[in-house]
Amino acid sequence: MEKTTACALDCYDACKIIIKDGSLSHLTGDSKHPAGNGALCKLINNSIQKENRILKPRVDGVEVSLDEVMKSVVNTFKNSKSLLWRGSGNMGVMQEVTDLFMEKIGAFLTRGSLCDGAGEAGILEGRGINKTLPLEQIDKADTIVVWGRNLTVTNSHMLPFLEGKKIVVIDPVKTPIAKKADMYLQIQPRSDYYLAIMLSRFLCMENSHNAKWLEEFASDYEEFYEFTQEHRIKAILAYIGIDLSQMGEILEYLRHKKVVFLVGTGVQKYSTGASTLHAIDSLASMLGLFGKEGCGVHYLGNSKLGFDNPFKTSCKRVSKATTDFCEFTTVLVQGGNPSESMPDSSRVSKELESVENLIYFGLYENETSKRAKIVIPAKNFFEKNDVRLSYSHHRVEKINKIVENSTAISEYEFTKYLFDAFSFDGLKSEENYINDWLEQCSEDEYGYLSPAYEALPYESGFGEDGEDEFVFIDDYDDDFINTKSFSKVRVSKKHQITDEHFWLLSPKSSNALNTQFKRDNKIVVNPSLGYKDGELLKVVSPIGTLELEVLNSEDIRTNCVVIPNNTKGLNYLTPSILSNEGENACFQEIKVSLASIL
Ligand SMILES: Nc1nc2c(c(=O)[nH]1)N[C@H]1C(S)=C(S)[C@@H](COP(=O)(O)OP(=O)(O)OC[C@H]3O[C@@H](n4cnc5c(=O)[nH]c(N)nc54)[C@H](O)[C@@H]3O)O[C@H]1N2
Ligand SMILES: Nc1nc2c(c(=O)[nH]1)N[C@H]1C(S)=C(S)[C@@H](COP(=O)(O)OP(=O)(O)OC[C@H]3O[C@@H](n4cnc5c(=O)[nH]c(N)nc54)[C@H](O)[C@@H]3O)O[C@H]1N2
Ligand SMILES: [Mo]
Repeated sequence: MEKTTACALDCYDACKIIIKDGSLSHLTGDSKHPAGNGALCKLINNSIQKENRILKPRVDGVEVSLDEVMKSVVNTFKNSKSLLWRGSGNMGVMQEVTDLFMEKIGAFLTRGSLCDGAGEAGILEGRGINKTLPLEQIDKADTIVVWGRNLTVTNSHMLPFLEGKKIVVIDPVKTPIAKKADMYLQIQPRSDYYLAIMLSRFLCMENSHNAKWLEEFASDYEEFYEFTQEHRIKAILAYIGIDLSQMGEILEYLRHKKVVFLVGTGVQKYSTGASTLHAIDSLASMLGLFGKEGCGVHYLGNSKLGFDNPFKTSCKRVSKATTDFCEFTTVLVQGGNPSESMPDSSRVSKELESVENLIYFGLYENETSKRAKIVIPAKNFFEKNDVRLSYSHHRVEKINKIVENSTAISEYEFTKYLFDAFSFDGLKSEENYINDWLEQCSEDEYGYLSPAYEALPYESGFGEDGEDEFVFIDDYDDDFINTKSFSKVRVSKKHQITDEHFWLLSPKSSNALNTQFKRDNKIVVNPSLGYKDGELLKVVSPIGTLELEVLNSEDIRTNCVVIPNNTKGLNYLTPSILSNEGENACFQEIKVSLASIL
């Protein structure tokens, strides 16, 4: 009998999955689904099934039963200052049920993000609320600007929506979609703010801004134009790495057209990430792209918008990206691998090792499970019921249990055990919570739809109630310093180190989902640097060092190196700092030197 479920991996697409004969070896997509095209990615088809799971719980390195491990967990939460640090290994809503227990014992949760938080903060400054642009509007566009999103790898179900449109790609790396684009701008990393400001200024200079829309919805546009005039054209275009003829050409694609910007996380992995999204939104306003058919800015939306979240708590919180683990006696890591996914791995690992009770609740052994006192095997999304929302579209899918697994537990079972052990009341049944989420959705012929769905977001205006005007960006604090000086890092005399410093870019890999599945050990560099494929290079940042194998590629700017974020040890190189707004990690706020082994 045919069953359906949905993929819970952290990805824009949130695909519906069809299971033909109840067996996980026959998975397909749903070609009728509005957000899919019938195909599933290789991570679902290969990686999940092949990955070795944690089969037995452990306490202090000794294998124990599920009941015994839960008894130890109960003890560690008694009279301790506790923290729940949750990653994004599973995007089902039921992940948050554990918050209810944390609230009961006065434990801490986290705030901010390792992912899209800076960009979201910038969106909130301009629009007041982060609504997702529906896919059918993307489908109606004339021009699609793919801006710092490697969608062939990270968001492949978006590709059909690009067919037949003019494509402009803005990315320091010549990505697969850049190779097919009508226009490609290989800009300087961290210069997107300037590009958005320059485009806005040029648009006004030639009187192509949408004055009619602006008068009604963003009437401060003349002040914004004045602000853009504070930026020097020649110096800034040279810095971005584009010339006047390219500016003219890109305006051709934007002027008086239906335009959608597909903005990814790449533009905002910096201290200034919020300003970048705010500037891109300001440019979109100058073009009048909000609330109109076939137009808009599509970034990672707030998937829980419009829902009354039954797992909302009043817990105290600490910043996720720079958590000081030493403050806590018990740390529960759920669905994440902070030893590798947080910036400054050397600091994080030392701190995690010093935590009295580190509990790891996950599917696979990783750098965090290795350091944990208590290891609990979690059920994966084929083994439990849940609800899947998406940060890229409005379809809501029910995640249905397809197979049983008696050697692991779900987040709900974990929470239920703790409520019972502490004699807390107030936890409803799992079914009750799942229905609570689904009942808040509307339904159409394809299934559930988020309550936040609007065909044309911002049609009546901005802010929570749709009555405000758009607020333009009016200042910019460009404060890049390469965190600490390089002099602190020691490189032995056996190494020849470059004087030049390279931007460290860390995009996603097609073989992994962040640190899940295949891990890599390569650094991608431009061949003009003169290194040989396979040669070992020491990468030196002010934070730490890492040895990797060279892979040459013409697709990379000469002043950048690429280390995909599934690379072991990558975050030994990155700084533990927060974005100016949004409390986001700043993985790319760093330049590195290269040291070849003599
Ligand atoms: N340098 C650099 N670092 C980055 C990034 C970058 O671009 N550059 N990207 C950042 C981004 S965008 C993100 S989102 C983060 C991701 O970082 P994390 O949120 O830490 O995610 P992962 O490292 O993939 O670890 C996910 C873990 O979840 C567990 N898991 C999976 N499913 C379940 C489940 O159902 N239940 C439980 N309990 N556990 C489960 C698996 O065991 C897996 O090891 O990484 C960030 N790190
Ligand atoms: N296969 C796969 N899919 C994934 C993931 C995965 O790990 N593997 N991770 C998921 C997660 S957690 C997330 S958050 C999303 C993120 O998905 P994306 O938004 O696509 O994020 P990235 O791959 O980190 O970076 C996107 C692009 O930004 C470019 N870039 C880097 N710096 C800059 C810059 O300064 N300016 C501009 N214009 N571009 C820049 C990079 O070269 C890259 O091509 O993907 C999700 N999908
Ligand atoms: Mo992410």
